[in-house]
Amino acid sequence: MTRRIVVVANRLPVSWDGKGWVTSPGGLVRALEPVLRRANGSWVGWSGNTGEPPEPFEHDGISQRPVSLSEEELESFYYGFCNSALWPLYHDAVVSPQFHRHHWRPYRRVNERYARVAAETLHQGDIAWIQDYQLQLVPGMLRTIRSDVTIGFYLHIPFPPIELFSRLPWREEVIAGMLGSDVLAFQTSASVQNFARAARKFGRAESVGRRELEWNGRVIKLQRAPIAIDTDQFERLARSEAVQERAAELRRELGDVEHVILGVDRLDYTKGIDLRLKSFAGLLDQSREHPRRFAYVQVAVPSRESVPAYQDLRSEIEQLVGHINGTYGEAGWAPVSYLYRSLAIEELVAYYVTADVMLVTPLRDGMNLVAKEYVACRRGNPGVLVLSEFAGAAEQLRSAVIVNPYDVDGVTEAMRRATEMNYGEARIRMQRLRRTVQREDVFKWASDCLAELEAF
Ligand code: ADQ
Repeated sequence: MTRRIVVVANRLPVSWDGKGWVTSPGGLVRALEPVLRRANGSWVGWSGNTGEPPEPFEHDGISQRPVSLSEEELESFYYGFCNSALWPLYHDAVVSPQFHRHHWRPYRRVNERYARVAAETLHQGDIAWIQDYQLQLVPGMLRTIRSDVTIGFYLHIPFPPIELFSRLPWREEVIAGMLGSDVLAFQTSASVQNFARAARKFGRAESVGRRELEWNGRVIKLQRAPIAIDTDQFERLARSEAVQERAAELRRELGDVEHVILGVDRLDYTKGIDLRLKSFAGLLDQSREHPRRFAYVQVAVPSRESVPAYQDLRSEIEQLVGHINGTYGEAGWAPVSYLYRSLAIEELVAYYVTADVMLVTPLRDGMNLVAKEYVACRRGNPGVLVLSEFAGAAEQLRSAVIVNPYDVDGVTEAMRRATEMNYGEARIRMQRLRRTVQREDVFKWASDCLAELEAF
């Protein structure tokens, strides 16, 4: 019999749109929702509104258990500790992490609250499946209240090398929190190794087998489980008549250029959007005598808009787009189309279907689902994926054109290679990528994770 699963995540998978609850977009939700529906699960998380939390309710077959966050906690816990300290630290410190004691204390307090709501929701023998860097202390806290449940933790972002992690003033407490789990899962082997090293050094855990640690008399399993997508859903949408028509229309709107190049990201400094734009400028520069050969579409989803580093990035990107269009555009035609908004999934898929070259060039990324979504949408007409070696996805999608995103000229060169690649090579590469994305979809990811947890 499948055991009941309680997911504990920063956000509920739904938000209130003024009239009712609607499913939220984003990698994590898209990945976990189908799994929970199958397992008769509950979800513990914040509703998205500060103030009194709503009563528990059900949405789309999943029971929802809201956790409250005050306005002040949103600032200090979420924007402060999670997104100005942990997020940059875990992504190679591409911007300087901000460590503040007045952010750390709310982090601990809010983690305690999630642990308490989870403890009230769980029945004996259930599986608590805690998600991501916002809740790293929850496994340890939950274990002290409910030692009768199985506790899993999944980190969606990279676990950094020890040289970086050591900077965290509260490193011992974070490691102890995570070690409260029975199973700790990560996107890549590199993250597993980084964590094991940090756990030995800062938690005095001992390695007792391949991917097993012993700590406080318990054995903790470490797992590599690369997250994935609902591949069938993307394939089906990509084949649909409406999407095919929209894709043809987009191509016309983009001026029927030879090569449509696409980038789709949350607007985040880890995604390398600015460097990528510079690389595209390099490509335009090389082909000045053939204007209108390339159109680059950058879709950026607004994100963490109240964090200063994100505001700076947004204006930097807008300036770059203006500069490129001013330099290489013509009256009535601009080489870069920049959309700063979230798209409906059908529209997103139409862009994937239109794009001859997909640029996924993060400076560091836990996995990157966009790369997998693009591959899932490319049936029949191959297209080329240019992928950063620093995305977790690069461990699996080896037939992509792999690049170092910091190497602006190297990425220009990869774009040129991608646009000139002969059909045969593109097809073989895409077939290999598609096999991986079809074989290792989100349902396999979930069943791999749950199999480890159910074995406890
Ligand atoms: P993210 O950093 O958000 O996720 P990613 O994995 O690319 O990054 O997921 C983004 C999701 O948002 C994708 O499913 C994509 O389709 C969607 N999306 C992007 N742009 C959109 C747009 N304009 N409109 C609508 N939807 C859009 C974090 C980690 C990743 C990890 C995931 C899942 O940073 O490394 O892969 O969690 O674990």
